Amino acid sequence: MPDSLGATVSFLSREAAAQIAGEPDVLTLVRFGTQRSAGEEGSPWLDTGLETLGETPPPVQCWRTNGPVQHTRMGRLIVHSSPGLAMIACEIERHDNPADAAETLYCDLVHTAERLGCPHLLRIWQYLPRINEPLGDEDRYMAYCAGRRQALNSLERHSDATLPAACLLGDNSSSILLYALVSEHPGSQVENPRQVSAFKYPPQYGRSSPSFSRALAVRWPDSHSQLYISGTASVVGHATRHDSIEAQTRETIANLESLLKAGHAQGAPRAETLGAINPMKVYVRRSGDYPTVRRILEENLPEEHPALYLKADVCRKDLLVEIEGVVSDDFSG
Ligand code: 3EB
Repeated sequence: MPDSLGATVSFLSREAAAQIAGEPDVLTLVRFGTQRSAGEEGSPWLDTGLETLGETPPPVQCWRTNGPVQHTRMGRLIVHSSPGLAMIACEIERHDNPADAAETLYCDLVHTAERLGCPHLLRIWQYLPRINEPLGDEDRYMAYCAGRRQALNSLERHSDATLPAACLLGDNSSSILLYALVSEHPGSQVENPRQVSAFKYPPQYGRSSPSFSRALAVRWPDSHSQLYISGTASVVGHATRHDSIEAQTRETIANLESLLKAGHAQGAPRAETLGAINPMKVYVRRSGDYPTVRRILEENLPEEHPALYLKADVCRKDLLVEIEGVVSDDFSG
């Protein structure tokens, strides 16, 4: 199987994205502000269903590789695959318990990734309806974490050291959506010195700790490298910090800067400031906080920095904002 040269990611206007949608090296086009759909056979489009804040129509997140890409269906999964690299998407429309849904999703994902020759989970995006709603003596987020943990424990070869970078946000859709970037190449785990590793959180945040790495550093065969940054919020140690949106946003920035530094020490691109995270996604719980979050971020970003603001619920009720993105260095050939 020929080596994949890896993935590139950027935001495009809706028109520009529509124009390149038929090109063979387009892995996935991720759309926002439309109705949720994991996509269909023969098409690169994926619709997150997340509501956007700010500019309309929102940009499309475009993932490319060195192709050629096939867009197929494998059971309930939509698979965008090129040799050595794939984006796998799945929507679960009917679910009573997020624990069962998560377990099914992760088992299907891992098995399909292995069949594609891409056993390494690099980055996973997850959108779970009513994430903060109580369920028994826990909440729906905690139940999802338990199902995810259950699946990964049952699958050999998966350990805390190989967990993907991830984000998991809530909204009011009726279906769960998961999409994941998987590869024949492993990434290397990067943890944040300011934070307890999520997979080591104490049980007060749920009976099973959340299965993700703070970031994953990947070096592709053409030697370009990337850092996939998980959803990062105002968590220091394992505790939520601050009540105000201003302070939470500033703490999140401090966490991101600390993670960038840790990543560079482990082979990720040199990145000292927030502007290295390009493209960036910002999830805001309360629409009214959007101008404040944006103002504070813009104080710390170059002008016209590619950032997409989305309305979503963060997994803990007291968290108001979460930021994720990708750092890439230039192709060095
Ligand atoms: C945190 O630091 C914030 O459960 O997959 C961020 C990214 C968060 C991913 C997940 C949760 C997840 O704990 C929440």
